[in-house]
Parts: sequence; structure tokens; C-alpha cells
Amino acid sequence: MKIECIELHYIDLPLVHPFETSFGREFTRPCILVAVRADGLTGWGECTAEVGPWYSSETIETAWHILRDFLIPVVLDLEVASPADVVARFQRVRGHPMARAGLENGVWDLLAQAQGVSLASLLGGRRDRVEVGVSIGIEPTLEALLAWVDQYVAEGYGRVKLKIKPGWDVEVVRAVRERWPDLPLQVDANSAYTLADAPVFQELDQFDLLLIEQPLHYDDIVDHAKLQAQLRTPLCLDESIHSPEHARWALDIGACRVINIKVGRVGGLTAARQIHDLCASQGVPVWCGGMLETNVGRAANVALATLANFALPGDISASARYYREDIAEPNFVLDDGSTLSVPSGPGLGVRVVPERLAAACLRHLVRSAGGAEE
Ligand code: SMG
Ligand code: MG
Repeated sequence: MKIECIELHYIDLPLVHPFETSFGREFTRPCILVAVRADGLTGWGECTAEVGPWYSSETIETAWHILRDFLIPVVLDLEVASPADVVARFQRVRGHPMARAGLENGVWDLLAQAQGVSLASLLGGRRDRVEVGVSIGIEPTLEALLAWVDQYVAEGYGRVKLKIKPGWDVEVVRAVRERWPDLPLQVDANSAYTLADAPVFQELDQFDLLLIEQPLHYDDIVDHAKLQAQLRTPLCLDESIHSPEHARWALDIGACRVINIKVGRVGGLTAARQIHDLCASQGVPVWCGGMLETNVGRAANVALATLANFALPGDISASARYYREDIAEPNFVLDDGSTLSVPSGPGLGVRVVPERLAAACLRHLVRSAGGAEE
């Protein structure tokens, strides 16, 4: 099919509850939704770049620029039979994985719809339910955090991730562990520590955590390898893994024993699946990370997590945990066994609601083979 039109929608949605990590607190979640049109169908992709370069160096404005000036022009009017056709066109672009992923994933959805299959089955996934957990941000007090853990456990979440930072780590984990001795628990530092903090992680070793996510520098693998050698708990890399090559390098030097795969951070579903396959071949478990996606990005995450080596629960919580009213429907709801059901309809299996999109849209760009319109 020939790509006839591509649209960018810069949207902003208020979060149900502010989300705080070691790098800051967010009240709303702006992002770019990419619509790819051909043969009367529309594929959707979510670009997970944020307003500021805090989690990653990309921002909504850099992604908008890269999409508009470099990625859309090489895909518009292109005859695509497989996502590989788009990936090949993006080869020249270095970096900017979230921008690339937004558009590539829209093409995956489009092709799955055209073939009448779910995105999960186009990716090669076999599951009809995926196991999920919940990621809880840093809270103003320990009591507030414990109340959130209580609530999420009561809702049925079977795995909890706590955000940590210096001053909000060992005692917080101890308190949660004392209250829920058997709860599958993991922590994420978002690069807030250095190798000099190794004693903190040695203390965390006693709490039977599933993993410790990205404790050190956001691009590091060398220090992580040194830290992993001192710990029983598996380290998991998030920020440091930008591509299948980064995954291979990290595994080669023993920088981690688990990888968090985020479709945006690694540059799209094709690369995400390659990292999954690489890890599977080495017996390294992976899980699907989250970026507070709308139902568009969430549906892509759910589809990805149907692949066999997604062996740990993902940060893919139910829609209601994020937004009062999502941009797309139906919502994902938490089912028994801390799972989400995998949509079986064509493509992503969610429908963007035009009125909601219009209400949330801050900026819009349309590019078609026939001409341009901002
Ligand atoms: O989508 O439930 C979610 C959030 C999961 O904690 C989460 N993501 O580093 O893994 C991570 C953070 C990054 C969030 S910054 C928007
Ligand atoms: Mg993380």
C-alpha cells in the first residue's frame, strides 16, 4: 500500500495523579500521536518524547522537527509491504528513537489493519493476556506511598515498582517489604546514583527485589557491570539501552541480567522485537516498560508483551490508572491474575475518538503526497 498522508497531533492529557520520579513531577502527559493514512485506513503510533529532556534527550519539539523534516518526507508516497520498508528509510537518521518509533509504529498498525490481523499476531505474539504491574512514583510521605501500594494491591496488581532516589530508598523499600512480605517488588532509580552508592544497593539486596532498574548514569554500561558484580539482585537497564546494539554490548559485559524494553526508547517495534529475540537467545528475561502512554501506545505495548520472552510483568497498567478519559477506546482494564487482555481486532484494537483528539490537541500538522499544510 502507498502512504498517502501523515498527520502529527501534539496532545496533552491531565494525569489522574501526579507522577514523580528522581528527575521531577508530572501533572499532565503531553505527547505526539502520529496518524498514517493509506487505502482508507489509518494507522496510529505514539511518540513518547516528553516536554523536557529529563528521561531522555528527546523532547516533543525535537521529535516534531525530526518527524516533519526528515522522517515524514521519506515515508510519504512510499509503497510499503512491511515495516522493514520504513525501517530501511530511517537508517540514515542517527538517534531520535522516539520520533522514529512514533511513525514506524503507525505503519505497523496500518499494515496489521490492512491484513485484517491484530498487531500482536503480526509481531508473532501468541498470548491473549499479558501480565502487568504498576509503577508508583515518589510520594510526599511514606504514609502516602503505603496507601497507594495498599490501593493498587487491592485493585489486583500483582507486581509493584517503586521509584527511588537518594533519601527515598532503603527505608521506603523496607517499609513496603515489611507490610507485604511476598509481594513481587522492584525499584527504579532513573539514574539517580553513582558507583560510590554501591552500599545502598547492597542493602537493598536483602529485600528479595525482582530487579533494580537503572541505578546509574543514563548512558552507562561499564559502571553497571561493576555494580552488578557486587549484587545478588539482578540489575535491569532502561535508559542505557537505545538499540539492539546497546543491548548486545550491555549483555556482553554483564551490565545487567534483565532488560526493560520500551518501544520508543529503542526506536520502534522492529528494534524492540530484535532486542527481545537477542535476549531470548541468551536466556535473559525482558519486560515491557511504560511511558505513561495513552491507549494508543498502551495497545502497542500490550501487543509487544505477547512475545514469549516477556517473562516479567510490564509497566502497562490499566487505562484508569493514568487518565480520566483517554484519547482512544476501549480502555484496558485489569483482569484476574494482574493481566490485561490482548485486543483481537485488526491492528492496535483501539479507536481514537475524534472529539477527544480535537479537544486535547495543541498543534496539528498534515502532510500529504499532494501538498503540505501546517
Ligand atoms: O507507564 O506506568 C507507566 C510508567 C512506568 O515508571 C515508569 N516509567 O523509567 O521506567 C521508567 C519510567 C519513566 C517514566 S517518565 C514518563
Ligand atoms: Mg525506568
